Amino acid sequence: MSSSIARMTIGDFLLRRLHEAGIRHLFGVPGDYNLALLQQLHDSGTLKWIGTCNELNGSYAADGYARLNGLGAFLVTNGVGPLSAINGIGGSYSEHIPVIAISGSIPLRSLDRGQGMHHTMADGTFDHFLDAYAPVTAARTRITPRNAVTEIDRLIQTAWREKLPVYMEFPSDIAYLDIDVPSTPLALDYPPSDSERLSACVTALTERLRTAAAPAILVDADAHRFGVASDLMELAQRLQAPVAVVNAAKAVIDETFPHFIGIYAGKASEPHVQEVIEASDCLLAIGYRPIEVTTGDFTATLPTNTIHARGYSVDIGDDNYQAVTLREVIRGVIDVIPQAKNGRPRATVAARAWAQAEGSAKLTQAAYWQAIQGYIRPGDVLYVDNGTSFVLLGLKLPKGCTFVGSINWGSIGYSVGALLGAITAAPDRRHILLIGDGSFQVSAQELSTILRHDHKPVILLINNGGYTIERGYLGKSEAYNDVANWAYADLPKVFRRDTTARSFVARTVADLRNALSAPNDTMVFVESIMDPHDAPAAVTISSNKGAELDYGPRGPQHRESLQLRPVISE
Ligand SMILES: Cc1ncc(C[n+]2csc(CCOP(=O)(O)OP(=O)(O)O)c2C)c(N)n1
Ligand SMILES: [Mg+2]
Repeated sequence: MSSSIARMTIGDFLLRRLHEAGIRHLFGVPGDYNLALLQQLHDSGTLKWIGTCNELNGSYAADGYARLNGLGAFLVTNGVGPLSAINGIGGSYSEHIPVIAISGSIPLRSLDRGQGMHHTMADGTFDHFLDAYAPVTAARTRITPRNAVTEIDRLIQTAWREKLPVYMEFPSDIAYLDIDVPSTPLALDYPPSDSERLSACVTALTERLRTAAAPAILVDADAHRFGVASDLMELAQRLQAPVAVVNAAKAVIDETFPHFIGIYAGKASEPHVQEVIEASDCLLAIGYRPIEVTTGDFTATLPTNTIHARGYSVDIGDDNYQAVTLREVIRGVIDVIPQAKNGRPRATVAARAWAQAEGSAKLTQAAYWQAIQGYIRPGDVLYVDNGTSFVLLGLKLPKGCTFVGSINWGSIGYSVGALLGAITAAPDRRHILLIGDGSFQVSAQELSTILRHDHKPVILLINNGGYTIERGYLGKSEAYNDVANWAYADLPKVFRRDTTARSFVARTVADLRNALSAPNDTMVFVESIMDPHDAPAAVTISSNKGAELDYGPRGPQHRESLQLRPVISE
């Protein structure tokens, strides 16, 4: 139909497609190879440009944005940009986050003529960065005037369907070329299930769940990525069945939901959670991807007849169902399964009780986490970086909270960039970043972008002189685990001269309480000073075990005083 064809420049078409996919902001760093596209963005106003201090933070921001928005994108310049951002995209791949990575790349003219250009290896080849992105993306392409329409749509659709990042090279000399494009908007959709496979799968799953004495549901991060968390709660309600999450899926199931029982991590779980999951005669696991940090160091043992449901497949006993989409499977079961009677025993999750600390007492990790538990409100977005801040995983979250973390990939500094991205996507929610000094030093510059755009997060930074979580692996007091002692609380002023941010340095329990009573009408930045050897037992125990896995029996971890050990009296 000729009426459905429009004439448009390639650059404008790309921006239009991103907009149609629900993207409203583009993160990144300008460079000569992407400026033509940036000019189109500027002139058309299709998307809002959020420049970041570097490409790594830009990729983290796009990832954080995608977590709250469903899809995110960033734009960088050839070679230097994508290679800086690749760690962030590796994280998006590991965590199943759909991000469109766009690199303004060397002009097609140079490819045609074999001309050496800056930001390349100057070796006459041009595919290095496409190749570099192969292990961290679900699809890659170099856009040309011939393939622009199909390839732009293929990449956006692939990212969204697979919940994985994609990488696009956009040559600098094609942005202003006119091509024929469809005038119909891009519709993001899941491929419909094969109807026979779907109904067979729903029947088999319903039969197993209906006849089970103790059905249970175990949720990993994909339940969030594929948007089925509320469906799973409805299913649990139908079945009157308990639901646990792995720590990578913290808060995916509302922690106030009556059937929510807590985090399952093998022997590192609360005993009743371990019992319920491991003794279930029909465990439905959603997107389960066990690694050492999500399984209590491989102590998780799911029942052998566990049903594994993934984005597009379900494993039940001997049967493997392909071409079924997760949401259709869950909805299908909800539609036919009878409502179970109330009365199955369910456990309630109590917030952990700490001993009440004296206001004048020196701030400790125990007092800190007690205060944070009391500070969190319904609807908060909480970010956790690597380190002792992992304790947040053990706090009980009120209704409607979102957790943003990188549990599988675990790249320090991720959370600052992710905060910029996610607060851009959801500026009206309260965002609370929990981070250590070491992690913060990786990506601290992005605080300036957060201030520049008048965002009002709460940043709770633990200054304990370095990498305390690592001291539990090795190097209890060794200098390699120390970091420079920045004046963290002064940074809002450094990053924005006219800042209205409220900064606090907390050395005592009373200091912290005072800081946490500050209103949230501007950024609140709290630097809490703690001892380098003060670590929550859960963190040191896990680090000590990690050292055994990492270094083996011949490792140096057992040498006297080389490892921070748990203080049991905590
Ligand atoms: C990019 C990257 N580099 C190094 C590491 C190794 N690492 C994991 S946690 C950590 C230290 C975190 O220290 P900090 O943020 O101060 O937290 P603390 O335990 O002191 O509270 C390091 C260096 C990592 N995870 N990611
Ligand atoms: Mg630290």
